Amino acid sequence: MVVQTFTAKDYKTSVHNTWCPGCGDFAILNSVQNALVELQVPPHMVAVVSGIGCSGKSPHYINAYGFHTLHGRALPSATGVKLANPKLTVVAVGGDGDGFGIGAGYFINTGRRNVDMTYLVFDNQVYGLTKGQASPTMNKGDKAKGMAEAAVQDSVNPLALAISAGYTFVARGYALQPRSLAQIIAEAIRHRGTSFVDIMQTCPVYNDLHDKDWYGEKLDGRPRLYQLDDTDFDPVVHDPRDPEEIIAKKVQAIAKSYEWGARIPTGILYKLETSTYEDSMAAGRPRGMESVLDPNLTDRDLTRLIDALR
Ligand SMILES: Cc1ncc(C[n+]2csc(CCOP(=O)(O)OP(=O)(O)O)c2C)c(N)n1
Repeated sequence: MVVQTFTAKDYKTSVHNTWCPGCGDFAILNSVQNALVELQVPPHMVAVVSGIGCSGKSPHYINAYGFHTLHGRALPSATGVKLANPKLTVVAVGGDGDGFGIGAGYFINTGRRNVDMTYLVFDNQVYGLTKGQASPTMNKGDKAKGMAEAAVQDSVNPLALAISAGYTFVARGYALQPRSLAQIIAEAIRHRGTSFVDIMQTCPVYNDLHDKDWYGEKLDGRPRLYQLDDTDFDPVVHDPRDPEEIIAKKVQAIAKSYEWGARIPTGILYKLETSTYEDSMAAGRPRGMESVLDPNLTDRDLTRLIDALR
């Protein structure tokens, strides 16, 4: 038997990349590709679905199925992809503006479903593509260089939001720690259920507040960023049938997610193995979709089906 080994090259495309030089998105893209190498998922079994933004261009740069959807719509589109073909490894990607601004309703309701897919947010605290306005993760009172005045609204904490919404795997990564980020992404994809990784991303053009020097700073001799893996923090719910343990682990994770300043934890904050949306659906897919999945269907059958749905 020939064992096929996929390398990072197999997940790359030759599409011209328009990200700015030094953008943290490059490191995240590499980490996604390295995670796929670790998991050895064939490119034709992966679908990357994005919203709109700089980070939304990622599907063009990953050799897999790709869908560059509308602003804020990565998650409902990814949900549709996964339910239409549950065998695919589905990864939704996009920016913090895309996910927590215009897409906030989808962000919450995706957590409630627990479809088996992964959501990666490239979180640079600004609307990069539209030239640096404050996104929902920019702290009130902060003013990055693309902003005319300081942010007047409170920020949201995406990790706390995700844990409350029901995501069953919640983690934080950092773009410029690509090795540990690739590990976190691989774990997120391996997780059965909806996994969410908020990835702190540097935007050298518009975010001069939280740049690589800030993230890399040492305060009182201790690095700002530290890995939860190096501590005795245990994010796992060991008995998924015990509601008290679930609540205790959620409370613990939410408290940890508010650690943002002199010390910022990275790694997995919360993990629960439980039934997915697919498990709850009798046939594993919405009613009416069965015929689309019939492997004997020809292109002509599909065209007729699509015409009938118009
Ligand atoms: C419906 C709609 N509203 C507004 C826009 C304009 N728009 C394009 S990208 C973007 C924000 C992008 O910011 P973010 O999601 O944080 O991604 P980044 O560019 O920082 O990766 C906005 C507001 C749009 N394309 N569609």
